[in-house]
Amino acid sequence: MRRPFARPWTGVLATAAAATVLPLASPVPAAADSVIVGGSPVQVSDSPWVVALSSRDRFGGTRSGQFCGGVVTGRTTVLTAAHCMSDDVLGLPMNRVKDLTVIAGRGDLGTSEGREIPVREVRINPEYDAYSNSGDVAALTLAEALPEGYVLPMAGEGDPAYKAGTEAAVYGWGDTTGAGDYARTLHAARVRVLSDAVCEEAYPGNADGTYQAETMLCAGEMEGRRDACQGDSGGPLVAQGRLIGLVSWGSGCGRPGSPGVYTRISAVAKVMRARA
Ligand code: 4AZ
Repeated sequence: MRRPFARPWTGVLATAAAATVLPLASPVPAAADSVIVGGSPVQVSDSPWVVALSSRDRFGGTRSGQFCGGVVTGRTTVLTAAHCMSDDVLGLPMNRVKDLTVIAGRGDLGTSEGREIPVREVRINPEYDAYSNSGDVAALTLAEALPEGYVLPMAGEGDPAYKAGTEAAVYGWGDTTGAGDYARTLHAARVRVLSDAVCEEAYPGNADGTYQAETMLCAGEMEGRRDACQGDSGGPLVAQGRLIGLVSWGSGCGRPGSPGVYTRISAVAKVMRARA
């Protein structure tokens, strides 16, 4: 399921990437991306750094306009997947989505709990490659600051949490079955960090995509089942209390031999921070 990445950045997005900063004229919309398969509901109060990206204009109001996940890495900074800001996901160039917001503290998208904060600026990783999906990260600047307690630390280069076999958890409101059953409440699934050798074997460079160890990691279970899915994109993969990845791509959801692929945070943190 590489649909979100099938098309290279065009027009406004390419310009935005070149400039590295794209001020949004006003709040914007939300789209649909990945979800959690084989997980279980969790309380957002236990994981306040998980946020929903929303645009009711683009995705309707039923699920608060949720279309992707994100993670709070600074009081006014949310990281998400760069592909969440693509025309393919939004259906419009992102600067034309006028009601883009981040929803924090709302586990149940059918309620109005928590806060909706307008996104003031979107910065796409200048090293993001839409074709390979390498460096799939964007930084959103919020119009209002969240409390310090919402911030999740990022893993750095050489962090032991990247060791194969490490237990991690992935969070989101995405598809819970792989058949378009988007969750109303926040879900999480336990997965294991897999070795680069296993990830390369799963995605050697066929129609499903190519695993690139420098900018990606993969996680799941050999027998499949627990995984991120459509609508979970941009959401956090957390291990040992640190952010190690963002939901990026994969072949289907929860399939044996096709683990989920994540943006390797340690590889992109520097460039995203440097431009903060
Ligand atoms: C998606 O389409 C997607 N199983 C996200 C994650 C995964 C597959 C697809 C990983 O957004």
